[in-house]
Amino acid sequence: VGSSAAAPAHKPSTAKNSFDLSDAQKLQRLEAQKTEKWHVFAEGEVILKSGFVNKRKGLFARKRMLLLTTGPRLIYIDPVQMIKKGEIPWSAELRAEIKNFKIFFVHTPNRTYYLDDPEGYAIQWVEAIDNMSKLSYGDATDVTSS
Ligand code: 4IP
Repeated sequence: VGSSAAAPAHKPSTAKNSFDLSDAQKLQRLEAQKTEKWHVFAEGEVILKSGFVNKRKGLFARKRMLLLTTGPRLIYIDPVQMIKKGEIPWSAELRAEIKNFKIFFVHTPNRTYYLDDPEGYAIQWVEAIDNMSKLSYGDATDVTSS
C-alpha cells in the first residue's frame, strides 16, 4: 500500500475530546465493537453512544435503539424486529435541545424528533449530540486543540 515513503510523520495528537478519535483509536474501537449486538447497524462506524429511547411521531411513540456514531450519524433501530428504521439526517443545522431529564428534541431543518429516554439520561444525549456537532461542523468555543 506504501504511498508516500518512509517518514512516520510524528503527527501531534489532535484529539479534542473523547469523541474525536484518531484513526488508530477508531480501528481499535471497531475491532472491539464487532461482538456487540448493535454493531451491524453502525455501517462501519464507531458507536459513540447507544441507548433505548421512545421516538414520538403523531400520537404514538415507538421504542427504538438510538445509536450515535462517528460520521456523524444518528441511527434508530427497532429492537424487536432488529431492523434499522431510519436515521436522523445530520447537517450543520442539526440541534439538540433538552426539555427535562427524560425528554429531548433533535431539530433538523425538516423535522423535529421528539425523543424520550425512560432512564432519564436526556442530558447526556444532548451533550453527546452537541459535542459531535461541534467536532464536525465547528462553532466550538472550548474545542481548541493545542
Ligand atoms: C410511525 O407510526 C412510526 O412512528 C415511524 O417510526 C415513523 O417513521 C412514522 O412516521 C410513523 O407514522 P406508527 O408505527 O404508529 O405507524 P419508525 O420508523 O421508528 O417505526 P419515522 O422513521 O419517519 O419516524 P412517517 O411520517 O415517517 O411515516
